[in-house]
This record gives sequence, C-alpha cells and structure tokens, in this order.
Amino acid sequence: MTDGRFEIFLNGQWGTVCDDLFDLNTYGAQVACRMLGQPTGSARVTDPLAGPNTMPIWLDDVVCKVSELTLLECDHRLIGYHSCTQPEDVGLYCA
Ligand SMILES: [Ca+2]
Ligand SMILES: [Ca+2]
Repeated sequence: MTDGRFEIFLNGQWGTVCDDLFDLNTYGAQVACRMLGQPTGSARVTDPLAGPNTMPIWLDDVVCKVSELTLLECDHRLIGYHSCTQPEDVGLYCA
C-alpha cells in the first residue's frame, strides 16, 4: 500500500503530475500505481497532503485507457507543458 504525492523522474529531475482530467475515471490511478509496482485493484486519486513544492509539473491532462504500463503511454500534453499550479498535484492511493 502506498499513499502520497505521485512523482515522476523525467529529464533528470523529479516532478509531479497535474490532476486535470486525471480523475475522470480510475484508469490514471491504476496506471500510475502499476508504474510504481504497486497493487492497482483499489487504486484511486487522493489529496497529495505533501504541501507546496518547487518540482516541475511534468504531465498534464493525462487520460489513460486502462492497460498502459506507464503514464507516458497515456494521452497527455507535451512533457513540461501544463495549465496547472502545484496544489493540483496528483496524489495516489495504491492497494
Ligand atoms: Ca485541476
Ligand atoms: Ca490542464
């Protein structure tokens, strides 16, 4: 089980994922948990609870179909392009 802000390592730096569109269904959470090697059966988006941070927002408008192995295979804006602020970070609960 894991619960907290989801972070992704791209371009040599840890960053976050914006929640826009992410929670329209459970697939984004399932793919993100799968990416972490965590269980996906009860995966869901949560409040990241980690407070403000200065990490880049790497992904926005992520829409997954269901079986992708990583969020990079889902539809998303170009890496680093977004319409978000840090409080919109995706938090994840994987179980
Ligand atoms: Ca949002
Ligand atoms: Ca957006």
